[in-house]
Amino acid sequence: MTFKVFTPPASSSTTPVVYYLSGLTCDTNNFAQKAPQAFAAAAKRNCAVVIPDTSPRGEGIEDDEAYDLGQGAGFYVDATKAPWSKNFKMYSFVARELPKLINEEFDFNKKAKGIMGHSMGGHGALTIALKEGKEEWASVSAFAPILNPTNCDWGKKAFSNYFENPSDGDKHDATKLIGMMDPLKTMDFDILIDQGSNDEFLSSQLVSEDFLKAAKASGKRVRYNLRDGYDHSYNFVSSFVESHIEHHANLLHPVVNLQKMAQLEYPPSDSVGKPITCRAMVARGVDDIGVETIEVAPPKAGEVRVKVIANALCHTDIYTLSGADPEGIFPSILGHEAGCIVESVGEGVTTVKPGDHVVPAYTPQCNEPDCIFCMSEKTNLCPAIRSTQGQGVMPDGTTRFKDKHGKEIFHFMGCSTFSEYTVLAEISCAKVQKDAPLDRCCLFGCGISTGLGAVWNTCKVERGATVAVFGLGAVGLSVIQGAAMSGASKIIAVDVNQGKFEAAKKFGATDCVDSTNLPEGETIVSHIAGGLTQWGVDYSFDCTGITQVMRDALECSHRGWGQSCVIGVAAAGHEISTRPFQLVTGRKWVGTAFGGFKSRTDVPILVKRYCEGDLPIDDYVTHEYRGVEGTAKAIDALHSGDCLRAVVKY
Ligand code: NAD
Ligand code: AHE
Ligand code: ZN
Repeated sequence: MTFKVFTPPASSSTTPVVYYLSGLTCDTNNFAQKAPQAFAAAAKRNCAVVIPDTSPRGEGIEDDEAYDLGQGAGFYVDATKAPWSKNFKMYSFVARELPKLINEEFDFNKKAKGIMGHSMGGHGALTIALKEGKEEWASVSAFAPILNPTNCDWGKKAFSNYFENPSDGDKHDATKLIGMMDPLKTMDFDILIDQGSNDEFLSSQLVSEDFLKAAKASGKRVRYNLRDGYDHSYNFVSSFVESHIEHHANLLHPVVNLQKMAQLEYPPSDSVGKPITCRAMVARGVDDIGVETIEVAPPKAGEVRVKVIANALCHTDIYTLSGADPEGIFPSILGHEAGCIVESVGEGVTTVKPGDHVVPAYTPQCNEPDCIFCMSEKTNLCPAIRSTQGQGVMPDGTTRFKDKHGKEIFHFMGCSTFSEYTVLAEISCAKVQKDAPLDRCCLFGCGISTGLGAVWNTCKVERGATVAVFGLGAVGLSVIQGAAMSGASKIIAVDVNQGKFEAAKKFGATDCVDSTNLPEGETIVSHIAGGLTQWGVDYSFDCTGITQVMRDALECSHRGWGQSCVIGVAAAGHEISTRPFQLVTGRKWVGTAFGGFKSRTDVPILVKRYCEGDLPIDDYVTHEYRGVEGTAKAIDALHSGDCLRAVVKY
């Protein structure tokens, strides 16, 4: 095999690499000679370009008289049928052997690579990227690609010659591959495709409509340009190749930046061992909150002082500020959904160090062998520091916050993240990977983990189950997302605010019900149990904190086996009730704290899944603000009814 490499003038070990796959009848020269604009563009954006040949060539290599089979037209597959099976292994060559060789021989970035191609090479680029995933190929684009080869003459001829088993062609068909992708579970590629309106092969060989339909159905983003008047020639490629290089550079350089961030060492703080003066949003009393300058003491033994980078607002913060929480103490610093960087650690701390990225966990995990809760698979409720946490103090009974008069300010939920700096117990620190954005990691500190975990851990919703979700804030929507990912067949979303229904559908709700606007004579219970389902839903979830809603949720669950999960936090003095007959007839009432996730073990896994594109959560962030004072705006946003999560970056 031969290949050509373009090395940009500014090349270094961070330079990303774009692979270009040629089409039928081409070799390594065509692109290099006929689309040289690619190299000027690649030089400008500091990208290397690798151009492999379309097939193995030379003495002893099989060939065919036809232009569309054999040397020059290998298709990017591994042939399994003789005589081609001996040498034609283009898939493995491009997907694995060549990148390995390039990594060994050239000092480019070893991870940031993209792939593009023309015609048969466009087919190769798309199928290799879709099969290998975004982790391997972070960017993909194609000129006039053969999109549905099992459905066109070139593809049918090639696949019937190259494959022993004809159905293997399906595994190399971009339309079939993208159609099989799960909208919620698989990587979200940003695919760029250009085709020419005068391309003589457009309708016979390239077949784009089905691909675009399949991509839409599986929620994958395709930027598709039908270029007026262009045909299948290299003139078409050279006319648009600069925009393709731009597309790759725009996606590959952020990958490089993330790698750099991951390697960054946090500079040693000169405040180690000393108090830090910073700003915090202090709750002085019911609905009385304002920015103050405070002093944060150094961490004591077993404690960690962190710089808060981003904080998302949860309903529970507002609930405590409203005075409804029996454990609410003032003055205090609220906030418990955050992404932080460790500034310094107290004596004996071994599991995190300065510079580590952590998500504070209001449900800690001490992991001590004698903690029967941590050692049990059945719960995440480690009680090690629960009682001091509820009293607004650190485990030694004192606080680390002082106001400008030297008066103490209480902690909240062991987190207090409405502050530029805070102190956490070591056992409340979930360490997450450094290349994960902290303004997204924060969401895993409470609401979203809780909703997902309620479905996956507490109720273990199974494929095909029916589900009802009451309350469509971030918690309710993450229940819907988790249920959809578990394959629930029916997901009924209930709210009093119809404005939430669009998001609910996007996350996977199949039915939306406004409980204030039911058909004449119906209650929400009769509407769900007897109307939308015959006997009620297999699982229901309260995500409102309203005790009447909790009762409705239980009573609309299935006779004989329905389970209803309380997630919402009810105000002081409120109690739940139902007729015992509801339980006698087989319904179960359960509840969840932090979705049953063991915080220090599971939060890093959720963050990793997010980074790998397996758990999309960006859509929860509907509002973003800057600075501690932004917390007041975030509170207003959450009250407004059109906010899921407002993230404040300090
Ligand atoms: P949110 O305020 O964003 O959402 C609540 C939703 O409930 C809103 O869309 C609202 O319109 C809707 N609602 C209000 N009254 C309703 C009714 N009668 N019927 C149906 N829907 C109604 O809140 P969130 O941040 O999503 O939190 C939801 C609840 O979960 C809160 O009570 C919060 O304190 C609690 N929570 C519990 C845990 C836990 O570990 N158990 C974790 C996080 C949050
Ligand atoms: N302080 C309240 C109870 C609050 C409550 O139930 N909190 C939830 C988390 S809400 C997160 O937004 C929880 O997990 N509780 C378990 C725990 O140990 O606090 C009251 O009623 O006293
Ligand atoms: Zn919360």
